[in-house]
Amino acid sequence: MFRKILIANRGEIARRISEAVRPMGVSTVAVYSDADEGAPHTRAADEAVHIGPAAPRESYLNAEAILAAAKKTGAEAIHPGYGFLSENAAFARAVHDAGMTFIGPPPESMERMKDKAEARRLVTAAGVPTVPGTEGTVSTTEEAKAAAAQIGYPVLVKAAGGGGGIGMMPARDDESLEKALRACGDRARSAFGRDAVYLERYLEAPRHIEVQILGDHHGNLIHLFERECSIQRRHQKVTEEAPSPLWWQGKRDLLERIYDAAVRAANAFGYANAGTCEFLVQGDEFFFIEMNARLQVEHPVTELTTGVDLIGWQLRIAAGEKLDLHPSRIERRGAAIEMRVYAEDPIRFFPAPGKITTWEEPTGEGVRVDAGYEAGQMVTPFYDPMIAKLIAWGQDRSEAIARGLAAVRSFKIEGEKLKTNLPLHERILADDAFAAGDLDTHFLEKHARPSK
Ligand code: MV4
Repeated sequence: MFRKILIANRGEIARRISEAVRPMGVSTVAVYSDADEGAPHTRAADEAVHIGPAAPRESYLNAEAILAAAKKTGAEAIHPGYGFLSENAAFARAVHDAGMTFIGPPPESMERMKDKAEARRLVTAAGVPTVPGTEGTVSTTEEAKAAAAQIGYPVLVKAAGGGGGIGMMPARDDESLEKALRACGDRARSAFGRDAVYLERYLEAPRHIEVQILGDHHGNLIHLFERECSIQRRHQKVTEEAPSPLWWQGKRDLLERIYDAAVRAANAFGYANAGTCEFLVQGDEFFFIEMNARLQVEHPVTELTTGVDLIGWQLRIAAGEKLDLHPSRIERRGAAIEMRVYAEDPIRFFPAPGKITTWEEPTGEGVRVDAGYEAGQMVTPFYDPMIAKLIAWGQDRSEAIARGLAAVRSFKIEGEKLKTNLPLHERILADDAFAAGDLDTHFLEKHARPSK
């Protein structure tokens, strides 16, 4: 096992990684920008190194500064957390080239899943269902129209270099397809430097279900069941849970088929370490959309319902240990729901950063708070607006909801200018459609609306 690792991240995830690896006897190095001097994540680590100005490009995305900090402190491995450099294959290579270990998947498998059109081709060949669409990218309007006629409208134009919903445009007919091709291509070129696009049938109201994967470097690869992440707004997840309500609704055969597809997809990418396969589910049909090469924000709901320490396994796997967890020995227990607390207006959703004056976390049976902030700190516009994750566990889904609701109501965050979406969480957890598990990606357009 590593003696010392550097955590190339900030906020709740950096803090959480330090706390998760301490019992393993691993010491940690935090990094911080000008904006994060004295932040909780720097105090959670054994050492902290300043890496640059507040702007991410000059600090948390600055590979050279991070590698220099790792060398200077004698770290043997680097954990990237999520976001920032976590899915950057070139950074992973640079870590290995500098004689350290990147705590994540092999760079080659990160590259294989980066091009979404290629990833589709690869998993389809492995027998994994994907949304009906083009095989590879389309290069002319004529080609796109012919493909759309085959697929059937509505279609979705997606950027091959995209992912996470960036650069997607729906089209309902040939005319809107021309517009979508242009808009999506332009956006993709400026965001990813590549205008290649592909088409898929547009699923109008799918559920978003993802499967947690763990694989080692000895050919063992398992799934750790699903998380339901349908409740989101503009591709920003709001509430995630495990199991999916489909599990309680008796759709276990469907879920088993999704796990099987996820394992097959991950194997096709030559995956190792922790990763996630994303699926869209509509009725009894499911389709792979992409694989994420990182530990996800919402991993705690998997940890709380399986008892598996995902960060611990990420380190053991990166250190070359064998994954001796067999899925048949992993039992799911209860239900867990994660509420992402954002510094934003709870009704109009725009960012509302500011200084935190009061911060009182809820406590109680089955309640966990992963936070990167505390009273006295500034939430700045430089970074992600997520300031905490509130996770509630119960014996069953209704107990998790009840505990979650009580916890949301007792979480006190006040500030100068700062607002949070805690009122939105209260509305979601108290909503009848949520209680019924009746979810899809348009949930927030239809439910949990403010009363006036
Ligand atoms: C789709 C889709 C409907 N049809 N693909 C958005 C994120 C990216 N990973 C894929 N996304 C979608 N792909 C087809 N063919 C709808 C979405 C989508 C979505 C997916 C998951 C979670 C939230 C979403 C919100 C809007 C759209």
